[in-house]
Amino acid sequence: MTTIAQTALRAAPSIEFSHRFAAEVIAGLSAKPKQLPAKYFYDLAGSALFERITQLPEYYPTRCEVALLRDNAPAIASLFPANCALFEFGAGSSKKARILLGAAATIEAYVPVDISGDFLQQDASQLRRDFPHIAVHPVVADFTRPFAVPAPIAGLPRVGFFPGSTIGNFEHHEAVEFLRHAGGALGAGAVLVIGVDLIKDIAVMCPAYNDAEGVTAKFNLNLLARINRELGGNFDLAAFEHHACYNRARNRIEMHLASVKRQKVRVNGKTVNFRLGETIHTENSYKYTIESFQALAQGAGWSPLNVWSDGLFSVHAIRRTDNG
Ligand code: AVJ
Repeated sequence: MTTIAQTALRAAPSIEFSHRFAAEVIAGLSAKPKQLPAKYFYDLAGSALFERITQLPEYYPTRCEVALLRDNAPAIASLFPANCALFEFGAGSSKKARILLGAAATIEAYVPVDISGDFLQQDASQLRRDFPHIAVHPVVADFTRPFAVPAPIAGLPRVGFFPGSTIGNFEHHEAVEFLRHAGGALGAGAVLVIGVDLIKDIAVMCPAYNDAEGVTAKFNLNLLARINRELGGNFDLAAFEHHACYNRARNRIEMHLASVKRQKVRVNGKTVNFRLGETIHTENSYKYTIESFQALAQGAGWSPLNVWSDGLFSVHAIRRTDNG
């Protein structure tokens, strides 16, 4: 398989995608307590809202990570093999990858893998203009599942990039599963550069998910708007409110949508009942210490090479140690 959907800038969701989305939404809304998968936040509107989140004064992770990548780009790049392909998992916009593409002369190809084709295709053309010596091969796929590698880069040694503390959205067992899967996709001896948000003062973590402008609330509610758009739902967005809080026992920020009244909602031909105050759990954002992340990675077949941190956020370089 070479590049997918290169022609369509905003392709309609595929049948397989819609079926999967519908099945996961119905399953989540039938569960007790109700929940929805966080990976569905990122349609075009959600990706744009997330971009706004990254610019909020309260949302420190992006600013911290970008500064860490900039300040340490030469040291990070020195770990990359000659003529390598940089695989980014869950690419979204390639702002962070650009730092590595600009600093590592050994990168021959860039493979952003993302479930949302919209941003990916727009970005690929701009990247080709800005880095004419780098082959850009976007892959529209759920990066937590096996995906086909574009034929032209099949023979190149691979480096992985997983910024944004997206690993924080996974349960610990899913994070281990992802790291094993990434190890399989990248190959023996591969390096992975991964951003991980750190456990810190609640007074810093909570406002990052409860911004004064209400952008995070819009981002959370957009999941319901997306269900309305793509699955013929009739959620009344004014009848749900955004809640975000830190769960100390589990070291995670939780986001929920709480029903402000008793109500019935129709989704894909199915009726879902809400009690007053009943919540849909929409996201977990797990926080780690440098050591707790290294231990998790070690359990998934990776060993620590280096870590850069400002005390709030951490960027780890790890190397695959086992045979997959
Ligand atoms: C980039 C997915 C890790 O959990 O901080 C931002 C997503 N959710 N505000 C995070 C998010 C609410 C973000 N991740």
